[in-house]
Amino acid sequence: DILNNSQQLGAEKYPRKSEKLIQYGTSGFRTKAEELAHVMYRMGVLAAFRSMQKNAVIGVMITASHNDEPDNGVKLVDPHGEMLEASWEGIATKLANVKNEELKSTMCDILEENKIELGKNAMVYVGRDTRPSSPYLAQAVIDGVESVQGCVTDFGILSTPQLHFFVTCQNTNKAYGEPNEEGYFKKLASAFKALRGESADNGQYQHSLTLDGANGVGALKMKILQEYLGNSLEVSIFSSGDGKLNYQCGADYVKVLQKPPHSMQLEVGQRAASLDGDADRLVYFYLDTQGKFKLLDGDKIATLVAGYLKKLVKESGLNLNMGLVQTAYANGSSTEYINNTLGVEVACVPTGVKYLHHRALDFDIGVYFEANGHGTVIFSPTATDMIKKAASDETLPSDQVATAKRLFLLMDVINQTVGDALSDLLLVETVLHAFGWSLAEWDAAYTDLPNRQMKVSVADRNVIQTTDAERRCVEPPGLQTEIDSIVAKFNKGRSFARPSGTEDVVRVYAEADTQANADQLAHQVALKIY
Ligand code: 16G
Ligand code: ZN
Repeated sequence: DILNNSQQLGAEKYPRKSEKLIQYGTSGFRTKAEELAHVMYRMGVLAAFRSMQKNAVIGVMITASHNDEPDNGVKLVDPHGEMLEASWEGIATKLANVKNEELKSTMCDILEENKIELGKNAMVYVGRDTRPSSPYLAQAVIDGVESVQGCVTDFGILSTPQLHFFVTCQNTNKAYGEPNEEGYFKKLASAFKALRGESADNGQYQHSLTLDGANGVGALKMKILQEYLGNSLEVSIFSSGDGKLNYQCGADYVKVLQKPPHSMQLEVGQRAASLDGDADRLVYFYLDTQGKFKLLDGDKIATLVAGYLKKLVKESGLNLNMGLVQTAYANGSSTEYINNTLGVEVACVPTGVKYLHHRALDFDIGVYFEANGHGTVIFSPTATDMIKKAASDETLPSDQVATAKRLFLLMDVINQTVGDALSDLLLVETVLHAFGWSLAEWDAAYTDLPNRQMKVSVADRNVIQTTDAERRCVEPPGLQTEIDSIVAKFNKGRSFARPSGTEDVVRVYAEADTQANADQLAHQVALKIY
């Protein structure tokens, strides 16, 4: 029968070769590419099962994002474009780790426990990043889907957010857009151009941008997007695929090392941005008048966007509540600015897109960003409705209608399914254009507290357990008291330690009044972890 054949194909073509345990983490499975073939095959099977269960298209993305080129990874995208439901993460981990000869019985158990009828239609969308290992691994996924008689649409090279977008479009009967690349680019670009209006420049804002494509899919897709944008935005692309993926470039490199990509020569004031390896993260940067490198990270993007949306909501006269979701990594200055100056509600959740996205759903307009540059804005069905109505309500004053129209167009520029670097870039450019701002003017809103991140290698990262959105440790006993007493010695000090969800390390974050103090604080806390 089907399961026999699937087990046989799996064992022969994509056998599990080592006993090493692999876990479905915050961004799916991620490790060295050569250890992943059997995992990919099995995730193809699982995606088909999930599709049968939900009677909807499921996405499978093959990428290791900002990791080095030899790594790869896989994650599943659920029907509404969201991350795979938590209870299925355990199922995925189980299926990925069973012995070859137990594959069939495990598949059987999954079908039974989840009341899935084998033979129902299954539809899986597959996308992959530009890594050399990705085509082979994508084939393994496809073979897995087809082994249980599921149908595959192989989109080839895609950014992660494009795949989320396609899955959402298909499962909403195209209410969200057309589930293909043309539909995606057209939606974003036409809204962007309409928002821009007659003049591409405004005040201190000029419509030329320097972009670091991380030598990945983002660079390829930006070239296509440019055709749709025409001359509304001029983008010169660096790290466009001539070098190694994420090597000395990309959003993670720029954020962590706080310097421009290696190959980029910046002039004072020049507006530049970096994408990561699968184009779901974005950061901006520039050199100030002293030639000093200045980073505008996810926190800065969140505050810029929230500030603009708040202004539009007020001017439109619509009664919509707004919230901003951050993680413990958000710079203390940003949180203070959102609370005290923007007057927007702030929520803090654990690291990982699924937590941020979920919390953002609680607001009419939910803005969420991780400091690393991943984030988006989501509008509730009610908000969407109200904005749409107001945009064509002839009984309202004309300036309110005009503002509602802008909000309506902004919703189209934004990929609400997940953080999307290309969509976020168009959003940031739109806000800067509307304010007539250079990066220095954007940056002036607040000054980041100096901060430091460190990784600590430990035998077992899970001995550290946290609470309060990862801001406090509950295990091992006594650790938090020690951290508290160290932090108390530093002016504006704040620090936390959390086990990484993607690497076998504990991460330490610290901020304080000066860089030297932030370094010291991180160092002292790290010493307590060893
Ligand atoms: C994953 C997460 C990202 C998070 C990062 C933290 C998703 C899709 N991605 O890449 O949001 O910032 O992990 O990594 O959720 P860490 O746990 O190793 O610090
Ligand atoms: Zn990424």
